[in-house]
Amino acid sequence: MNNTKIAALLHRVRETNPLVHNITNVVVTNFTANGLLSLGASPVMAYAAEEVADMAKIAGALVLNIGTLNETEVNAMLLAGKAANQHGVPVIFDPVGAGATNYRTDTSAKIIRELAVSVIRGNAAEIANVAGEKSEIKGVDAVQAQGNVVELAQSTAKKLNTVVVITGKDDVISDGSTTYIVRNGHALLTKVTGAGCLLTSVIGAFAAVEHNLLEASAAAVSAYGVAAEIAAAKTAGSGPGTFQIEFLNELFLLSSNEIEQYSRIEKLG
Ligand code: ATP
Ligand code: TZP
Ligand code: MG
Ligand code: MG
Repeated sequence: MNNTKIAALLHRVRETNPLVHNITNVVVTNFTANGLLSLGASPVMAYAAEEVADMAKIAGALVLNIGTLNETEVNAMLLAGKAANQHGVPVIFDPVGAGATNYRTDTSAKIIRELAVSVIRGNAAEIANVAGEKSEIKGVDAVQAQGNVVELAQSTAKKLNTVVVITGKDDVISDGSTTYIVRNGHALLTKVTGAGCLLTSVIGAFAAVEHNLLEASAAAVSAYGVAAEIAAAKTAGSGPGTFQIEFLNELFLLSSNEIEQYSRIEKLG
């Protein structure tokens, strides 16, 4: 994985326009759909038990996000996930707030137990809680990165047999044997609700066009971070509202040259 490959995968997303089926939370639905459209993917939100299996099996990726979970929605996620598994559609999971309540922790465990999840993305506390370690979390926001995030990503990936993406100031992407660190992004992303959730769906878009899900995830994280850096530079002196709009613009405008120049990805081994 290098900057040229990241640019090539972004190009492939835009050419392919993959359908990304999201079962996500009520906070971020519109932002997620607009972000995927700007990127060049085709979003759909479908939640009814009557249709989720049909939608998931024709999608390029299925994104499950427990941000505002309830039993009806969790059941729909399991139905959609089983259909995705049967049809070889990658399942990307965002365990929003895992560890904040027992319901979120237990539901995350259930999803991972009952489905073959391809990629899990969360902040360090969410991933630690998904891995069965207790880690402090305040609602849906990580309190602070605790312990060795690289080790946490590697051990969780091995334990759950999946790609793990831990985001924060630096992002760690691991399949348990190969690990990447991405040093892109901007602190203003933490002031936009859904910046993490949209990234999970953007990973879905890349996973829809690249079978190597470790590389798909790392490329998505880096491209996303570069778009944020450019948006922050263009809106310097302004606040999160202006940044949010410009960030959507940059997902649309982001060029191969900018990725070549600004992607900061390192392979750890
Ligand atoms: P949280 O709820 O803890 O904020 P999240 O699910 O919103 O988590 P983040 O960890 O904030 O997700 O990651 C979303 C995006 O923001 C990622 O691209 C990540 O690299 C970026 N990011 C987060 N914090 C920073 C930071 N301090 N500096 C630069 N980029 C950041
Ligand atoms: N409450 C439940 S879901 C949600 C909030 C605020 C959105 C979380 O979005 P992100 O991407 O984890 O910041
Ligand atoms: Mg956030
Ligand atoms: Mg989140």
